[in-house]
Amino acid sequence: RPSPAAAPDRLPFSRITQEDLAFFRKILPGRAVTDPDLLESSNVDWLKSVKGESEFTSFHLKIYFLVVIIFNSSILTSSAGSRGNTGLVGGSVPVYDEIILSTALMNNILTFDSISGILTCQAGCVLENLSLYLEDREYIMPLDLGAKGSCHIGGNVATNAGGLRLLRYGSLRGTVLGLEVVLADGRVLDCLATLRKDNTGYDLKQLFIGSEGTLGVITSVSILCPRKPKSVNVVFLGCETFEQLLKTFQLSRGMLGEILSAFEFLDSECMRLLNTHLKLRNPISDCPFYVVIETSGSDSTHDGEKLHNFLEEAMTSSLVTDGTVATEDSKIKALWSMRERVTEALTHDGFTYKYDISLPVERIYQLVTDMREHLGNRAKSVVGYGHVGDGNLHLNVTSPAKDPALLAAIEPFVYEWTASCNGSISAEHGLGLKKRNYIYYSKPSQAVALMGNIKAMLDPKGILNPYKTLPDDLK
Ligand code: FAD
Ligand code: 2HG
Ligand code: ZN
Repeated sequence: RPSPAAAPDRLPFSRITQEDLAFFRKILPGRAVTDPDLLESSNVDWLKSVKGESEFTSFHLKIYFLVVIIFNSSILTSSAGSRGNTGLVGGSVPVYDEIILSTALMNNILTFDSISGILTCQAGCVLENLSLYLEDREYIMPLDLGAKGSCHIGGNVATNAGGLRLLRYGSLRGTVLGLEVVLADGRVLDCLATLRKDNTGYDLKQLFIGSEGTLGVITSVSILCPRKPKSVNVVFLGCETFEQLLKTFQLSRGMLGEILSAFEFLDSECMRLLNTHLKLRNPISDCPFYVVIETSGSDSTHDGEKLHNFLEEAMTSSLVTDGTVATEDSKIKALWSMRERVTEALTHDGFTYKYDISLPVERIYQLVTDMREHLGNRAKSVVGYGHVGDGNLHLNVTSPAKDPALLAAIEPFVYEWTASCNGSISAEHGLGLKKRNYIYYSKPSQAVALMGNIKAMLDPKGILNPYKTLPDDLK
């Protein structure tokens, strides 16, 4: 097996020449971008941790077809400019000189059925814009995440993003009803169904959900959207121990039942970073653990009563030590930002090593504790936060600068720990460039080999997002 840290060698793809560029510019004026400043933002990932050398971004699928058919160059679907490119595993930036295909101009909403709640739109729609469009029509998107102002729905589907609402509305594997995908040979696969049920043969769209641009370019998406809840409450609570936090989770499931829409957590180290780097003030007294609980329902009196009873029980049984409730929009947003902005706070703390781990929920914080002990004073900060309701921990370790010795202390320790609990080394961010060679910690060799067969069938020349998702030993 290859060394996980080794940089992949450049594969023998053609290189784009000045003549090629002149040709593209002639047939599609303004859609072939070679401006180094624009390319700079597409060559570097959101975390500023990996950098490619692409000299060419295209805003037009026609260029994609030409590249595929004529040039046998390699293609990466991502975005130029300020939107998209929020992926956290180095999957959305080139490794060498891959051509970057941007979907940013494919940003039209195609249809919305206000009876079924089914939306169809192009892949370059920004998630927040879709949410605003739906809210005006009394609907919401089934997913929400901190990067909503930048990420594209195509990127969300390509990474099978989880986010803050998965507990309530499930994963994109359930809510995405159809996709239109351009295949590696230029064929357009029209599986843009708008049906909730369709068992005619294999469900091909599932192959592209979470495939990180390695099997096809998603151009349109149809997605089932829930009704906008009439009553939303958010509470921010403090717990003394993680055990109490888990008991609070259990209690919330029992007492809030169908109105529970999110159960998220952050530890006191996250709170310290929010205070220090973003000047966000803790809305309650200092505690080792904080919880964000959201309820979404259709009757504010009913929801309020349920929430009141739950909070009373949580307080009297000493599961939570302090808390605050929000019902109005601005306070709801302020409480949510304590959870949503941890990722941003971390970027100000130093170079960040990110781990996105699925575990049996009762084990998730043990990994943070063990990692702290294992690293001693070698790390600047070791923080834990994430989606308790989904058994998904975000373990982040920072250091003043990139630190190969620290990385060697974290990996493979973190992956071995995860595998020993039958966890997943990537719960929701994907494998991209950074995690692909660790796939064997979560998948058996037969499964990885089958993935290789699927890749070879759909992309025999390996031109789609090369060096990503699949491990080097499959190439
Ligand atoms: P990009 O970063 O541009 O691309 C991501 C991958 O998808 C790349 O491999 C790219 O090649 C591929 N891709 C993009 N578009 C297409 C397309 N049209 N067809 C085929 N392939 C394509 N993730 C979560 O799961 N849950 C979270 O809660 C969450 N929160 C985040 C918060 C912040 C602040 C940030 C920065 C990131 C967060 N992420 C989260 C990670 C990230 O996966 C998501 O932000 C998002 O899904 C990526 O969308 P994007 O448009 O930016 O995709
Ligand atoms: C979140 O849940 C995102 O906030 C980002 O998935 C997690 O930055 C991270 O590690
Ligand atoms: Zn997350």
